Amino acid sequence: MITIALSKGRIFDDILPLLKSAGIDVLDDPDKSRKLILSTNQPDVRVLLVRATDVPTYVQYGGADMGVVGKDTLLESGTQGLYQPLDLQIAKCRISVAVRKSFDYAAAMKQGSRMTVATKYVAIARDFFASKGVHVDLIKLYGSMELAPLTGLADAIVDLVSTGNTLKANHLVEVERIMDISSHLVVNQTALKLKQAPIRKIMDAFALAVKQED
Ligand code: PRT
Ligand code: MG
Repeated sequence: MITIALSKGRIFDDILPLLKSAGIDVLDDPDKSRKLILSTNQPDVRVLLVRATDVPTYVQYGGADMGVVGKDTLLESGTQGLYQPLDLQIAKCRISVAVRKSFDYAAAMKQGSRMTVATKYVAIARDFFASKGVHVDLIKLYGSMELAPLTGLADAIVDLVSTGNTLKANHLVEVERIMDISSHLVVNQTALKLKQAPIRKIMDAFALAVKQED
């Protein structure tokens, strides 16, 4: 049995064509069913639905053989020794700094005046501002980061942006792009040894499909 850990939403939607290229069709629709273990047309392949932030944990400890997870989550989770053989080029976005229109970010960065930054991505934000030599006070949030500058909780946020519509709707502006993000395939090292042929088959199909998308 090959077990693939996925999160609902954009990663699930974007991985379906890649799974199809590997001959795998997921038989249940996660939006309609309450199942957390989904069967596929391949009797020896199943899909687990887990929180995006739990995918590295499932794969690291062998609860799943492989998984798909955003680079943001990988960088933030600190999961060590997770084999990341392939950038799948799906669920693309960027991680950026955003502020209220009235906030002078350039001046705050130049003056080294202590900024308060709210984010779910504390590690990424800490590294980024440290690399610029700017001291910031970080506030960890778990969602709705956009509210932080609007309520005076923080001067800036570090968050994922794709279309930018969410920032716009909340009167925030993107002032700096920290890095581009896409989702990666992660594979459990032991599973790769024990189930080498079926795992390689999926990896190769994914690699080919990603190359053809270029
Ligand atoms: O709740 P939890 O944090 O556990 O995960 P989740 O279930 O919310 O995960 P999900 O499905 O939202 O995101 C999974 C992965 O998709 C992320 O880890 C990213 O790698 C990737 N991804 C790609 C995104 C986006 N694009 C994105 N736009 N994740 C989140 N967003 C957010 C963005 O921050 C904004 O709030 O979606 C909103 C819409 O963005 P705009 O710019 O198009 O308006
Ligand atoms: Mg989300």
